[in-house]
Amino acid sequence: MTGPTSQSIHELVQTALDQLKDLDNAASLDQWRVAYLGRRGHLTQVLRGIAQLDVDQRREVGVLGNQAKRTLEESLVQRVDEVAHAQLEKAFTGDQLDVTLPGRPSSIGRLHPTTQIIREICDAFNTMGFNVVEGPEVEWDHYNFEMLNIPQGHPARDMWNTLWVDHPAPSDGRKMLMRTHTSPMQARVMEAAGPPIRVIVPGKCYRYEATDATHEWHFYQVEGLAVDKGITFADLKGTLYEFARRLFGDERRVRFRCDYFPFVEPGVDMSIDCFACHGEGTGCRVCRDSGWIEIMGAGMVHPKVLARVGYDPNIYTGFAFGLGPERIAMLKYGIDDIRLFYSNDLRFLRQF
Ligand code: FA5
Repeated sequence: MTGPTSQSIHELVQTALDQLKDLDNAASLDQWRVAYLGRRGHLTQVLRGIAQLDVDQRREVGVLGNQAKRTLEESLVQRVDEVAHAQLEKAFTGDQLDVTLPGRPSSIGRLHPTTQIIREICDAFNTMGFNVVEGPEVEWDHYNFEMLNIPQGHPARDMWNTLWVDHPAPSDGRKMLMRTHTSPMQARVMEAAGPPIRVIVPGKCYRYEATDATHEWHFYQVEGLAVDKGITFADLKGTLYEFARRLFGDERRVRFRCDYFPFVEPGVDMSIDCFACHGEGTGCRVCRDSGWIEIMGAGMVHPKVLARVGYDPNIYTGFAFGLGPERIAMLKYGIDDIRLFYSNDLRFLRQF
C-alpha cells in the first residue's frame, strides 16, 4: 500500500507550523501558502494521495487530512494578522506613521459646468415635449451648408469660419469639415423621420476664429427643431420665452431682433440683458457696451430647407433655434470670460 498515513500527515502539519511561526513578512507568508496549500503544495499532494488508500483507511486518514488543511489555513490567517499588526506597531513606535491622523480625503469628481448647463437646458425642453438627439462633430459640407440653403460660393458661408478636414479616403469630391454649428442635424433628423418633429441637439462646434471674452474657437450649441402642421412664429416666441423664464426666472429681460440665417425666414437673434452691467452697457467688456448678450439664433424653418428633405412646405411649417450653453452658463453664474470653461483651471471648475 502507498499513500499518506496519519503519522505522515501529523509530521507535515508540525513542520509547516514550525516554519510559519518564523515568517514575518507578506512575501514569505505567501510563499508558505503556495508551498503547502497551493495547487501543487505538499498538503494538496497528500490529500490527493488519500484516494489510493484501502477503503477502511481512506476514511480515517481522509478526516485527518481535512483537519490538517483547516489547521494550516486558520494558522495562516492568524499569522498574517499578527505580522500586519506587528508591522503597524513597529511603524508607529518608530515615528514613521501616525495612525491616529485623519486619512487623506479622496477627491470626488464633478460634472463640468458646460455639462451641467446642457443638462439643465435639455431638462427644460424635455418637459416641453422635445427629445434629445446627437450627431457627428465631423460633418459633410452637404449637411453643414448645402442642405441649409447655403450653396457653394454663397456669401453667408463667411458667417461660419470653417475648419476643413482632409478626407483620408475617397470621398467622391465631398468636402468634410468640423461642424460650425449644430444646424446640420436639422436636415439629418428630418431625413430620418417624418413630421411631427420636436428635438433638441446638444453638441460641440468648431470655428476658425479669434477668441475673446464671449467667443471660443470650440464651444457647444444646443439646436432645437419643431416641425408640424400649423406651427407659427408665436410658437417659437412662446417656447423660447418659457425657456428663458425657466432658466433665468421671471425678472430677466429678453430681446428678439431680426437676424439673417439662410435656413430660416424670418430669422431672429435672442438676447438677454447683460448680467455684468445689468443692461447698462457703457464700459462693459462682457456685453461690449451693448447691455445685451446674444444667446441664440432662431427663426421659422425656410421652405427650401423643408423641400430639400422632401417635406411639403405648403403643408408643414416649423421653427428652429441654436443656442450657446456657455453663454447661458455665463449669464446664470456671472462668469465674465468664456475662455475659463476650457482652460482646465481647477480653481474655476471646482466652483460648480
Ligand atoms: C448659428 O450657429 C445658427 N446655426 C443658429 C441657428 C439655428 C439660427 C437655427 C437659426 C435657426 P450663430 O453663429 O449666431 O448661429 O450661433 C448661435 C449661438 O452659438 C450664439 O448665439 C452663441 O450663443 C453661440 N456661439 C456662436 N459662436 C460662438 C463662439 N465663437 N463661442 C461661443 N459661443 C458661440
